[in-house]
Amino acid sequence: MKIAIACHPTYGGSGVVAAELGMELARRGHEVHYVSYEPPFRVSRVMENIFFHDVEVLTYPLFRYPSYALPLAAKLTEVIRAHGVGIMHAHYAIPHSISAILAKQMCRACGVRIVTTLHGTDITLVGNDRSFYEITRFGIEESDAVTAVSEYLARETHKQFAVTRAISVVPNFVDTEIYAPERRSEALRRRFAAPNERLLVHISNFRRVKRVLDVVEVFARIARATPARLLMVGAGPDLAAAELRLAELGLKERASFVGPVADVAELLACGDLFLLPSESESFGLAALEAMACGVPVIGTRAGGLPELIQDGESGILAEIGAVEEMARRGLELLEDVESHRAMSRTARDVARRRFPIASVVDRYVALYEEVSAAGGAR
Ligand code: GMT
Repeated sequence: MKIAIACHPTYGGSGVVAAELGMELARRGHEVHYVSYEPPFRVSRVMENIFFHDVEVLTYPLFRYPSYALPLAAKLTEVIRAHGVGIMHAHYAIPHSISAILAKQMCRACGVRIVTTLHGTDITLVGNDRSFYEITRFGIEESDAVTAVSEYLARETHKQFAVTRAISVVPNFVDTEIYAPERRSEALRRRFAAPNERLLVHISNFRRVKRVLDVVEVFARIARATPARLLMVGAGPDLAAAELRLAELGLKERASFVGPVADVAELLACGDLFLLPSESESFGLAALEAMACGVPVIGTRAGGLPELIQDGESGILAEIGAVEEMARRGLELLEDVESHRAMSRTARDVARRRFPIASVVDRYVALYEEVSAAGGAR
């Protein structure tokens, strides 16, 4: 099959899913065309069957707000025509599904089909803002197939957008060969923590929804009781506030900020606990990657996280903002070697059994085949 993927290439879960999915499709012999303003950060550009098409945005004094959605639609149309693309896979409703709908209209005779994957904030934050509500709804209604990354997100989409169409749940996935406890390197770990110190890890794009200050508060409470260090991976609006709070608490020297790192498997595998105290999380891909590395996650009972983590078995769940409870239970786990080992094993087992890359990508391929058959796509 020939598949065009439109996604946000920046640091974030939807870009990771688009990148990992495209690379797995390419390994299986499908032709994958990324269409974006830069390659998704995890995509290896030298892989066979992977192509990248740059969307250029014209700035012109008359345009106070230059449009990205229109040149993206134009570029998708070019790619469909030049390469005989049969499927456009839009990751994140805005603006990708809308550009895909335009591209489909511009080359009606091509029979190209649209699969839109909803990732989370495209529904829960951006899509339900008044300025984007109707266009998001249109993108959902007009796609040939729509998937959501969790039951929670599918439910929210039906509820918030009053759409009746079918939304298939295709969860996030992980390559458990790459995300594995064996990736732990003592040499790398020593850069962030001494052997007697516990290493707490957080990865995100440091947006408000991630509650990065709760990460700091949980860490501070644990670090008061036991020697501990914090490893912060990623960058974003709340990074400076996190650094400031650590400095106020006298803990700045105990935290490392390494910025956005594409290959996080080794960093995750060095951790003793992964913190994801988000206010909303449609799935929590970073948590899944930590679990695959055998690192227990402390998360919130928010969004799709309870579909991933069973409290007390494969991780710890607390209410949003319950930093005392998160710290107390995190500390108990760190101090009980047997429980920590058991939770680490269960977490890895859940990742391998329920979210393996091969079977989740099979589901996307089956969906592509289904919509192609329904529309006679190439
Ligand atoms: O985590 C983020 O904020 C990035 C965001 C994105 O769209 O890039 O991630 C969303 O999509 C991921 C992949 O499907 C999910 O695992 C994340 O849970 C989801 N983030 C939120 O819902 C906040």
